[in-house]
Amino acid sequence: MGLRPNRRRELIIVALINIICILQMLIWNANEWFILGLMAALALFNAIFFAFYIKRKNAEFLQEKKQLSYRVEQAGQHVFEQIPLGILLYNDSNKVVWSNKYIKEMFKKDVDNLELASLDTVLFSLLKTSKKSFEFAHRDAVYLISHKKDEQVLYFDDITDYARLMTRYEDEQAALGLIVLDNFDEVVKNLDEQEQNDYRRAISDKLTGWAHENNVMFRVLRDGRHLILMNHKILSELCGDRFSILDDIRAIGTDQVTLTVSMGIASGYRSYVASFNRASSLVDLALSRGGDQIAIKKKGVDDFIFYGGKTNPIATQNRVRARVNAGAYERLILDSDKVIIMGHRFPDADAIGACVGLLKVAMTFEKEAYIVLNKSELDKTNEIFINEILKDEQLVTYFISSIKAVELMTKNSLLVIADTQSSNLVIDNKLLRLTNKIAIFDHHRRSADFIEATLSYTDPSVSSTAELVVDMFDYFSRRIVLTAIESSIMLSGIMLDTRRFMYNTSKKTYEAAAILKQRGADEKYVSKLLKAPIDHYYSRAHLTHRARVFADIYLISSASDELMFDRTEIAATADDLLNVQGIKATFVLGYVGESEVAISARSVGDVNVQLIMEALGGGGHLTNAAVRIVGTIEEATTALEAVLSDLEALRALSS
Ligand SMILES: [Mn+2]
Repeated sequence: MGLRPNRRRELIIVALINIICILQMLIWNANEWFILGLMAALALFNAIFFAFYIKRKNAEFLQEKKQLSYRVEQAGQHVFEQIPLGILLYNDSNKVVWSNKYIKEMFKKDVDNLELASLDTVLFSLLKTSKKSFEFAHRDAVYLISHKKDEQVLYFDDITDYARLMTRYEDEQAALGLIVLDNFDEVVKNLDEQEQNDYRRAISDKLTGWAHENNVMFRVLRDGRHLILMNHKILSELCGDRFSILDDIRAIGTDQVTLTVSMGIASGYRSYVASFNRASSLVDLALSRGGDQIAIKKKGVDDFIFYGGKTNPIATQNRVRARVNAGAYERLILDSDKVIIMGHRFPDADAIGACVGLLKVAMTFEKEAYIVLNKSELDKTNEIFINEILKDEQLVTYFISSIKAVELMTKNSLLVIADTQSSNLVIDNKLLRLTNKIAIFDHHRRSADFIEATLSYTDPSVSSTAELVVDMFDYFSRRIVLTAIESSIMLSGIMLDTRRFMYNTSKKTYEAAAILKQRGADEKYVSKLLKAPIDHYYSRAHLTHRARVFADIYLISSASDELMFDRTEIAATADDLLNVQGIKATFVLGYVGESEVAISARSVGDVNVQLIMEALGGGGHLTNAAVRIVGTIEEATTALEAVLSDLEALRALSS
């Protein structure tokens, strides 16, 4: 900063005075006293001058600084009022203490001194969630609010354009799907050519009409599948309608001819190739759950969404699958160093029966093979069954604990899973990580946590896994030899899961039973295996006694709080209660652990209990499903009743 001109003049004059005085002293040659006096006078003059000079300069500087900060403050005020950002300050009692013009315009009133709660209840509740930033919709706009808790200040940033763009981007994401006709050829194979064509055309017309109405692109692929393409917005609308097209297709058929379709739809994937592959595996998932349903997966969302599944899976009559899968199992056995077989936790007669059958196949091909069983983890009813089996001196040597199995397992071992395909239900899921070679044999519908396997032979139309295994016996390259006890164990599996041939049986079920009978299965031994302890009957009596009718067609039995049950007791009671006249589904609830409630659900077929149990976090079949809930029986009963009430409301709406 330079000096002002008049200030510079003052300094020049002072300098000249000094120079003149010194020159005078040199020229005059005056006496010492005079020179000393003059020097003192000059020094005094200089001192006084500079003192004044500095003081004045400071004063001026202060004045300038004051002016500057005033101007900055003015500019700041202007900025606070004019910037396109809302600023709101509040105090300890949640009252607005200051806000800028933007806020006042946004709320269309002076908000100062208002309580935040009365300003906007939604905003107030969002503030209490203690998020640092969140979106807030007000009138037609969307704001991103940054909350500085310590400073008690809120910044409102208008992101309406961005939010609109985001919604539009999501709406316009592609959703790609595949539609297949479930078992069409099987269903129509006894009809004449003309009728077959009529049905084919009727389904095609329905689907084309549906696609056209909903703005869905629709093309028939060469392999009999149909490709559909739509944007995400349309998919959401179809979900809102709960895909009534499934009902329309089913309406084409008659009592003898059940026509259904399944779909897999993938949305939000980066490439169409990825969407197509995903849709393809979703169709498989829909089919493995019994068909007549839609499986949807959105990229980035963990859960699958299912619609439909109202019909019982139709038994596939062709035996191609049994042959193909037997061949694949044989190859896998031959390629492995040993075979380790594992059922679900708390194994029942079907799980053990299937394991024994699969063990015999591995042994026939001269492989070292074992069945995993943890004797500490059995329930009372199955304990009798398993202890009976372990009395067999030969069989007992093939049962090993899961700890032993971990030791024996190598990367080259084949792990076989029977009677479940859920990673959470197997006896020990550590084993799943020890090998890449996994084969699954199961008759349950696929759950979302299904195990990825090299070979997966699952068919929800088969009565039991034991039946599924027996059905493969004919197709191995060597003859499978069973002892009478082994045949009896497998037969008891079929008998347990069909409730002694009362439910889920097909022609093949009796064929499998006949094969086992031929190999020496003994009814007396089977009934000994399926015997239950007296406690079992007491428990069932208690649960039966507490059953009450809900919404005319359901029976719900909630056990007393102080009793503890086996899962089998709860399941068996749910089975029993189905025999009550006019009842379409039964639900039995009881404690199976410390604050752990099990619900067993059974249906005669008109109600899909799988969907009901899935709504509570469980799974299973259309006619046979279950869930375990952490909480009290009262809470579980309330949750169940809420699901049933929703279902009834939906049914009332659609009828
Ligand atoms: Mn089973």
